[in-house]
Amino acid sequence: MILDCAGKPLDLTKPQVMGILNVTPDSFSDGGQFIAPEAALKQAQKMVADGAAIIDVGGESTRPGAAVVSVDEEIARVVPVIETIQAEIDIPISIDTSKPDVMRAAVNAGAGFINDVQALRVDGALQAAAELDVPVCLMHAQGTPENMQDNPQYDAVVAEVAQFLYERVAECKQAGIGRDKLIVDPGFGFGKRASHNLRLMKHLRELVERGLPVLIGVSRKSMIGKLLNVSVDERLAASLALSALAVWQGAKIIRSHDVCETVQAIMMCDHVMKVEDFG
Ligand code: PT1
Repeated sequence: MILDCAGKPLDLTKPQVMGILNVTPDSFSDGGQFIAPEAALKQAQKMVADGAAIIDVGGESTRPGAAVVSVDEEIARVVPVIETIQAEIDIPISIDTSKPDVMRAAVNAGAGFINDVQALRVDGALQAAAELDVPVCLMHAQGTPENMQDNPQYDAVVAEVAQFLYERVAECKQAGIGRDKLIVDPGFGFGKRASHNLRLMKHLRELVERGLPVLIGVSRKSMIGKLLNVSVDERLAASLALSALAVWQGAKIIRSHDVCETVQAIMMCDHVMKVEDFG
């Protein structure tokens, strides 16, 4: 399946990497070093050279405890970056936002994909996404980034996350967004304890089997820090292991800070998955 992202193709016939381009001053692992559009362009070009299939531009941090950003501030951060890079690179640009006005401004500036950690639950977001007519990633989160790690609770995390996502898929259909434009994401680290994240990874295939392409983001997340007691810049190997487990179970897009290494890891998975059994 090849998705049309506002004129740029995203080939989902094989696993792909979504490179992270943060344009936040408080970003949890890049320290916000990519705010200037020229610096963002260089970073984007490096990610393209490293094999990224799409670049995810985010102007509001969604890591646990992150502060809320105003609509105007978020637009001021992301629009100059999207305008600068969209003309220079051939791969699609994703806008990581939950705000309908930011979705509109970003797509007008050249973004061709909406990545929403609130799965279009913010007032007006469903309608904005339907109007903009670009592919959308619907992500599961329990709570908001400010409070989501306070006391996450589930009876059966895998079933509940899948049920939530497919309820959002049904809402999208009602709003005029076809299934052929949707991707789903269990939202690792978003209102989940380490055990919840591990269970979601162990059973990711159940979500894949529901049919829509699955995107996951585990890159450098605190679940790794908690389980292995490593700092944020020591989490690459574990991030790659989790990415490989996800691709092995059928995930199609891996959101990562470390594009070169993640591309190699998932290409290796793809080779194993596709090799003939005999001969
Ligand atoms: C994600 C994701 C995202 N993650 C999608 N978009 C972030 N579709 C931003 C931690 O526990 O997984 N999928 N956009 C980043 N969010 C977090 C969450 C970063 C938790 C860090 C943590 O360290």
